[in-house]
Amino acid sequence: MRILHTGDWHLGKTLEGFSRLEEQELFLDDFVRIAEENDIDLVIIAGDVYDSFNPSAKAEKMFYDTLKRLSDGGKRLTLVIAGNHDSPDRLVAAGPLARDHGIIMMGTPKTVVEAGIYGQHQIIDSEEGFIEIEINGERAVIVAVAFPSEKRLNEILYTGMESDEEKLRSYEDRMNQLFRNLEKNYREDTINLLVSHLFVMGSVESGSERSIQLGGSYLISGDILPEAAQYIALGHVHKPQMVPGSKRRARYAGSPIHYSKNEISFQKSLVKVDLSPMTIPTIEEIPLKTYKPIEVWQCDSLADTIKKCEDNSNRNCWVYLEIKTDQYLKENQIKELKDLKNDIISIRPITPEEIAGEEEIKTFRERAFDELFKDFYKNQRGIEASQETMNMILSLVYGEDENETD
Ligand SMILES: [Mn+2]
Repeated sequence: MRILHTGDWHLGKTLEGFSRLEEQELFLDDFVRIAEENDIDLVIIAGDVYDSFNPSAKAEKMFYDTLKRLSDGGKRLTLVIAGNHDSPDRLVAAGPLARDHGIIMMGTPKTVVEAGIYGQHQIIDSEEGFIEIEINGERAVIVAVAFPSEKRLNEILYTGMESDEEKLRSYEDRMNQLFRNLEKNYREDTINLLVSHLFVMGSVESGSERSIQLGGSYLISGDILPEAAQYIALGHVHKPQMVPGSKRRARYAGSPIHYSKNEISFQKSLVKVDLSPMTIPTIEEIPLKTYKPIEVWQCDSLADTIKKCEDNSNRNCWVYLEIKTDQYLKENQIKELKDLKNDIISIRPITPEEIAGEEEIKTFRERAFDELFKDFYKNQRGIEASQETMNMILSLVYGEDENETD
């Protein structure tokens, strides 16, 4: 069976108010083409199809058109689950109509998809949180857990008869229980998959996700993911990556488009997975085009900025301007820049005082914390903190930049 894993499309998402629909349309065209060219049997969209609970009519039309094209008259199956950005009800509203096109939609962990014919394939069996499908004679058991918010998770786990102690169990404990219940459906004669939209500890966020792990409560550890799942297709994190602690079986496909300037350093991609029962899957990352790059231009003066805007006036890109200057920009100067170059998202003048001040704050904070922590560690443990420990603590304090090695 050949699978194409994607997620976090966020149709309708803007860049600080600027529409990205054009780029999103280009991606959707490419996506359908890639599915066709690679002879994909099953498409998995791991949540966050839309950016909001109330997607625009345009965004919805784009999604439905894409599903229909993917289906190619029911030849290809597509499984869609809701992410934290999607309204479960709204996302699956078209489910019954989509069935003829081989489209399976799951809004919450409690969704039960009706068994029967879907396009040219079928769902053999289904219950809360899992389906068994047959595609061209091959069977797959898919544990599918649409975004498990605290409330939705409790709805599937609890009957109302639990003791207070049971109700107070951590989010991770409850997810662990859910996976232990659901993994019983995996068999040796089927392909075994898991699809969900959640945050696994240690994954590297890029900043355009809306945090779902409020106060750390929605975190799970990679080692509670079911052992018998051969491939685990996740959504939520926008940087494509292998999931820490998952023994290389779980991946975030990432969003297909750079949704913030913090993401521009990495390549967007899809994941193509080939597998049969009891085998280790063959995995290939399919790189995506950058349809309209987001760029940060650091300019040394206003004159330098004007020249850069002129030189790039024909290029299709989003621009954040940072201009070193010792005076505030006047309205006519800003207008001149915006007349020369389309799609300037913001203009940030950087004064000499600011440059000096930032340097000073940065040096002071990093040095001070670094040294304080080293002293603290030595005091507590009686040994020097290793470089690994230092890297980890610095990345926790200052963000992700220090540990982007994988
Ligand atoms: Mn997302």
